[in-house]
Amino acid sequence: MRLPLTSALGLGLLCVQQVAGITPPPGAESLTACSDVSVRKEIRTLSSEEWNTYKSAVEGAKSDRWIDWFGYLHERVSSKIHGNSEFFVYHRKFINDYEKILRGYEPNVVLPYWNTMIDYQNPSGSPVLGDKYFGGNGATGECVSTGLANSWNFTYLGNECLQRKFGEADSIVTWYSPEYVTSILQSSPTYAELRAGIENSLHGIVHLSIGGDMNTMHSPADPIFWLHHSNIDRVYAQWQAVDPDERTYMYDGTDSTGKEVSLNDKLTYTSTAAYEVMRLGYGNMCYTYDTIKAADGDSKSLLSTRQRKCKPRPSKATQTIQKLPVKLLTNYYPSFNKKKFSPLENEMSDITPKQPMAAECNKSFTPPKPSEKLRGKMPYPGRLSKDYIKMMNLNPKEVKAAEERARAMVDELNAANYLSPYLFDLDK
Ligand SMILES: [Cu+2]
Repeated sequence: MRLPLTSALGLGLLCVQQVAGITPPPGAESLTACSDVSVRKEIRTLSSEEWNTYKSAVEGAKSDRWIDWFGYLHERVSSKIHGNSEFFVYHRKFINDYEKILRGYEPNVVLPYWNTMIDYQNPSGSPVLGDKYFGGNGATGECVSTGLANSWNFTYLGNECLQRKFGEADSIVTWYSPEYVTSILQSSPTYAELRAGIENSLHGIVHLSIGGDMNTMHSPADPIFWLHHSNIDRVYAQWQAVDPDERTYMYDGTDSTGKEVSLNDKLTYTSTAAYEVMRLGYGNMCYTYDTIKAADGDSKSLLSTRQRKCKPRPSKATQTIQKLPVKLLTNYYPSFNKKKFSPLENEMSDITPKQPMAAECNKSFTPPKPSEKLRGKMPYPGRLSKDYIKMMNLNPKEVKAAEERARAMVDELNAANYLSPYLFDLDK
């Protein structure tokens, strides 16, 4: 039930839950609102000070072998938390735990995310895989020798170096586009459908194609893991925020044993129930994302003026998509088709690999034009390998369904002569 705003204001804080229209399931009523909610941002929008803070925290955690520990833990639970409904909720807690450990080194640190979608055309060319941030492909012996993870070694892994192995000629296959994730956000009415649409596509291809340690069960050893999963968690959080009433505590599908999941299920090897991690801004989940303006029931934006200025905005291409043939819209963009344009269901942001947000976000940008030559030539995303599907306990039929849907979407966009704003002439 929604209370009229005036009565909610009159009753003050007590009404926060009713205002948001969320009825917490048994147990969740006792979760209290966080007094301090941090805002996770896209890595390229961090100020240099924020990036240095993050880097210093990660280096501290690395030298105390916390990173080894998280890699080890992930390997132990891997078969239970992938390929089923535990995927989103487990990883939400996992990256939140990591952020807490980082705060032991830098009390103000906030985990950023990497919007991997905007880099889909040419992931290895992303600045995120450059010297300034996480470094690129492994060199001799596949050891990473640039960026934040330069020369990392793991005692847990028998003193081996951190490895990455891109494909041929240092390049990485095409990833999943903002167009794809927008489509999944708009056409997944259940938790299980969203999970299948994201884990079997966007999630898997980034792990597999960066290769090396990212393509193992101890992938948290690579610092990219955390930003990739922060992005996955953001997609889940945005999907929840579209309809907080219905979706905050929506939990369906099955667990690793094939049993229907329930909100009271404990996350694997923890004493935390699934419902405890589902509502951002409550309990131990004291964060939100820059793309979700405010937490439940909070009418004022949580973003500072600077953050508001730096916030990614909808790309002009969104308007192009809205004008595409009705059949395409009905199949892939049902919300646009119903004239619903919530930014929460729109991943078509105005940041592109050619225009990462400036560190200080105080300049006005003229977005570079995508290559006209690539109109109607959107590439297919890469496929997951049989080995990866097996290692991660994924359902091959589900993977195939996600991949075929993504390809059919690309075919239809190309048939409509659509130009993706994230495609550039790579020779220039
Ligand atoms: Cu995982």
